[in-house]
Amino acid sequence: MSQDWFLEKHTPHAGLSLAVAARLHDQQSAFQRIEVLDCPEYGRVLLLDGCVMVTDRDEFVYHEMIAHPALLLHPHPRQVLIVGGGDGGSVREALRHESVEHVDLVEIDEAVIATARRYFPALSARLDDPRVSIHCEDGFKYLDAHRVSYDVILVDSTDPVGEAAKLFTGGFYGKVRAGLRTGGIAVFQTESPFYSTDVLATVQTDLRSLFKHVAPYVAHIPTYPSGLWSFTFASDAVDPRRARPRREPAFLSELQYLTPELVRAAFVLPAYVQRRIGA
Ligand code: AG3
Repeated sequence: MSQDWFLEKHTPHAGLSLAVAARLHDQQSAFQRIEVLDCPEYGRVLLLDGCVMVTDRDEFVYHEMIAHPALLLHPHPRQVLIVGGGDGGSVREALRHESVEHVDLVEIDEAVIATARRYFPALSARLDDPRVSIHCEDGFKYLDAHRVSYDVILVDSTDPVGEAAKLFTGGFYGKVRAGLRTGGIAVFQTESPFYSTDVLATVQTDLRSLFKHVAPYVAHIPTYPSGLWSFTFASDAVDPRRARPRREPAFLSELQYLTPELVRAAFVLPAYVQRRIGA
């Protein structure tokens, strides 16, 4: 029998290819196609509309890096909002911080949560933590309807197509800002600096009109387009290029990517990225 291969095209002419040992799940939800593959190199792989969201082997990079820079640089984060992130990885990382009293997870597609619970137990286990409330609704509408305010907001979205496109607009960033308490920090996943430089540049411009400190940072995520990924940090109170984590919690020794030095180093960008975003 010939080998089954999965291909995600990152551009019309390049992509990521993974050998597939088994196709475990394939479903069309109300919002997207949800698939789970078992791959010899990366373990279980969650796909949404054919795009790799998480793999067992490299999800730690994305989740540590979306959560900890903001949570370590905030002096005392108590209330956290995660928009998207139905797989539970960002929740797991946020709950490592003792000061965090409550996490609201706002995921539009309950089928993503159900799939994560079934196929990715290590990723989704903390969704059942008593400090977590799950809201299956549109993040945009949630921020309009709820007058709760947060110390840290993490936007753990898919690519800016379909439902997630509105999470990459000035209108959404304004709602995020309004949802932050004084001293608050927001972090957005902002795509590949190599392939999606325009997205990254536009996000910087839009956020700079709303927040005093806006800074992208990068991490190496092997299964994402180009392997280099960006996040953007936005705050009126904390400049991540100058601040240093005030705490070194014991859990840092359990992390596999982030170190206190790396919180700072991740904000140092390659020259081509700096030039394109006008840093
Ligand atoms: N969210 C960002 C995934 C984007 C990957 N893009 C792609 N493969 N084209 C991941 C959600 C993890 N909680």
